[in-house]
Amino acid sequence: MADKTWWKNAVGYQVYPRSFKDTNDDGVGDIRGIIEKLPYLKDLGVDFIWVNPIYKSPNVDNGYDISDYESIEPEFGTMDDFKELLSKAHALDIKIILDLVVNHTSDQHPWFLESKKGKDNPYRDYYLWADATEDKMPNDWKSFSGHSAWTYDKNSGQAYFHVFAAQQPDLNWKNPKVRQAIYKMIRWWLDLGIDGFRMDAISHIQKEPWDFKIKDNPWAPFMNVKGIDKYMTELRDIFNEYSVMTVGEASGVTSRKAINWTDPNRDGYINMIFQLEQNVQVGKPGEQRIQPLGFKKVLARWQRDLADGGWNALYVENHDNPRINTVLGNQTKQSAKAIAATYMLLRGTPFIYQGQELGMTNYPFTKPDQMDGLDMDIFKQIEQSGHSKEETMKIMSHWSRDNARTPMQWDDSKFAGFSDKTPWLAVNDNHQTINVEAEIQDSDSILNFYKKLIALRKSEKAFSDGSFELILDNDPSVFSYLRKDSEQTFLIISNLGEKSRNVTLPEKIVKHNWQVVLTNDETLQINKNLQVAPFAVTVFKKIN
Ligand code: TEU
Ligand code: CA
Repeated sequence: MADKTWWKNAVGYQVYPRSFKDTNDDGVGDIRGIIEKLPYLKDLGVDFIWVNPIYKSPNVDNGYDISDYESIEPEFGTMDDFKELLSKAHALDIKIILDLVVNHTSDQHPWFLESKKGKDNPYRDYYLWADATEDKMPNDWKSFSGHSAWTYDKNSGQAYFHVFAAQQPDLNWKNPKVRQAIYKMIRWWLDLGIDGFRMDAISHIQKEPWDFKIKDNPWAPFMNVKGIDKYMTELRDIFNEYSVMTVGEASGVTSRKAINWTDPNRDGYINMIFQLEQNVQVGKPGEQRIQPLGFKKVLARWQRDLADGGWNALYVENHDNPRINTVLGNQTKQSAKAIAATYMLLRGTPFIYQGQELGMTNYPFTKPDQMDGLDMDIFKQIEQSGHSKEETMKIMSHWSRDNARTPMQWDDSKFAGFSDKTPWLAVNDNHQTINVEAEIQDSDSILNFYKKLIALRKSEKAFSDGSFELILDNDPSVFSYLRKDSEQTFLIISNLGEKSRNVTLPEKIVKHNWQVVLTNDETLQINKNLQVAPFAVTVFKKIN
């Protein structure tokens, strides 16, 4: 029997296929590119890869608008390519998890094309339709883009509902036929041998009745709404038949509620959650930095609230957020390393987003048309909220999700070794110094630090399931904590700020002897009073 909780001591790596590696020089990354780079990922030390959507898609939202769940988007390759990826990864002991996008489909999915044909079509109630007129939608709910969550269909005098773009109509989960079709698709992939799913926008699948009155949060009517437990339980029962991991993108599931979602002893639905609070509440557009104290408080609260049986997914970057070494760090080696050791040694399963291990930074966007379609929508919203064109550009350039989507930097050649042709999104000029080839050579590189960190994380049980205790709770930038199991105790001291900090350590720490196991600042030693340099991090092990 395979170990069902293999993910507890695993380190994951997120591949955004479009920007990872292009093997046929069309400027778009592909599945063969992931196959080619498996040895790189093995050498880094990762145990599983989460691959962003590779399914057939009109690509309005870079693959999050799926028109066929069981075939591969030709830009990315073929089903044979995928099977080869799966078997070659498995041969290297690397697992593969895929994105599961079932809150919505593409408006080009055959179900929706049928559904749109008219009220009598057998697929009509695969989606959410309600009576409307051109100027009066069924209610005034807004989608995440800020526009109406409804799109009118003249033909039938009804509108359909979507929490994302109009080209991403929401599925009707109340319809058992929809659920059966989705469950069949899920089994199809699991039977093919994949190792789990990252469940996209999963907390939105249940909606309030259309006459629900919104108070403050415009998205409350589709954030972890009552009744979702029925669907999540059905999903859980399928996953439980396999040895797979599940990580839900579940905004609206608070840290308090997350234990019921993730603790098997509380009949949890999934293994872990990507909370989004660390991004949205700690750095607002217009503020140019993520505040270290806010960041620390969110992460520490999730650590505490899930301590008693729940589990966290740990991350600092993904394909929807800017580069952490720009918005929290100061674009140096030092800050990239400090951030890495700080989040990766928390309790949970750490994920690394492609390029993060190199310290890749935001792209210096200067014109709106350098950014991708859906992001432009947000651009308009920021402008409409009263900012000048220049300010809007500054905010967007800083927070745009395209910052994370520029091509992976493999070497210092023209297109960074990603492709020989002009890539779909520009390569950052700093690939001349920030790239895999250069960082392999440099023993002090961010990449080599990540390798040591991953090895350390996996070598000690205390890091996976040990307890978490925050110390120096209120220091504005020092993030310091203990990880402890029956055998070992580790202490992490990290300064996520740009100013040096003077801190006083509690007696219960000072009275012991500590040995440095990983650091980016050789001068740091345990003393009652100590000075922690900007972006210094040290991991200590208690020796007596
Ligand atoms: O993102 C979804 C997402 O961030 C929302 O579900 C979130 O809950 C909301 O903005 C509230 O803060 C995922 C993908 O990661 C993204 O790339 C897709 O564009 C999106 O879903 C639609 O599928
Ligand atoms: Ca390609």
